[in-house]
Amino acid sequence: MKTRITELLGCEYPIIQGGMAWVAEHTLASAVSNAGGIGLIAGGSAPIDYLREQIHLCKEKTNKPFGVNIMLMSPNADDLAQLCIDENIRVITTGAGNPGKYMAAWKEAGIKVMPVVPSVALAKRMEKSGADAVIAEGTESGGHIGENTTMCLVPQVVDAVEIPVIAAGGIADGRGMAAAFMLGAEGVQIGTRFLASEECQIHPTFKELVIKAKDTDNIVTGRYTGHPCRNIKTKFAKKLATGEKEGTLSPEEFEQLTVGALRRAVVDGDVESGSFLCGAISGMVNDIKSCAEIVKEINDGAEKLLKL
Ligand code: TUI
Repeated sequence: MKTRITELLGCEYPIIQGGMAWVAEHTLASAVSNAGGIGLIAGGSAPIDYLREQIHLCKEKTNKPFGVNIMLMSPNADDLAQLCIDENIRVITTGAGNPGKYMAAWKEAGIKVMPVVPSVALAKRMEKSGADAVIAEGTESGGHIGENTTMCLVPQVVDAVEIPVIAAGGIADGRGMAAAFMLGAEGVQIGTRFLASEECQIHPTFKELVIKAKDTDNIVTGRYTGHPCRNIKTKFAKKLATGEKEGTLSPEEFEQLTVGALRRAVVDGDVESGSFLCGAISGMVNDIKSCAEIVKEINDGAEKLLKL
């Protein structure tokens, strides 16, 4: 499927991997890019030396374009913004903030910039400051989320901007991609489906939780901290949600319990104190496949439906 996104990024399929902190390292990113999509290395809050190494390893594993996701709340965001320029990264996606202050330097370096936006207002601001595309991310996504749904947000962003729009949140198969295209999107960003890929390096317990999850095994925690986060409904996530609801956990105590919780999920598979960030579509993800199979299946499925 050729769209303005495949043209912009020089990839075969308009499928972008989500920039999942702690999850999206070079093995996953290179596999998605080699599959014809755009793989991403997630900056998260990782040290710059680690990210430089991940970028170098990714370059060894693929000649295809790949990108870097910058989590703008990270204390290392400034350094990573510069590292992407120094390393000649071709594609940047951003999340959890407004990347306006970096835009001029990135454009000067010829980087394609695609900020994640949770609202029409931010999409318009991003277009004005020179974004090449925007990723309209619905609240179905895993991790840190906005309020609006993919179904409602995507067509409104499509109507509001001229640049191409990538849909994100709740998309894990050809039907989801076709639906996004019917709403006017020209690409999709996919996270949760890639959690259950052969190349994804997360702890086996995390993959197992994704595969076993039903439609109701998903919960949003931390709304009262200002950083709502969608997770798999583990005992730990339920404990956080109850503490929040019943007022037995202050926002400060909540923050304390969740410091390092993503690492505990991804690296240790710790269900007692880890946060397994995951999208609401996990109930539909039931097996582990290679990234090549996943990308091809989603693209071919969508293409078939859109030609009907
Ligand atoms: O960023 C994500 N998902 C994430 S980031 C993350 S790590 C984290 N840890 C602790 C607190 C926060 C994050 C885990 N998952 N998705 C993209 C996304 N961006 N979702 C929502 C936003 C967003 C929110 C507000 C983007 C821009 C924004 O702008 C506010 C403004 O400045 O106008």
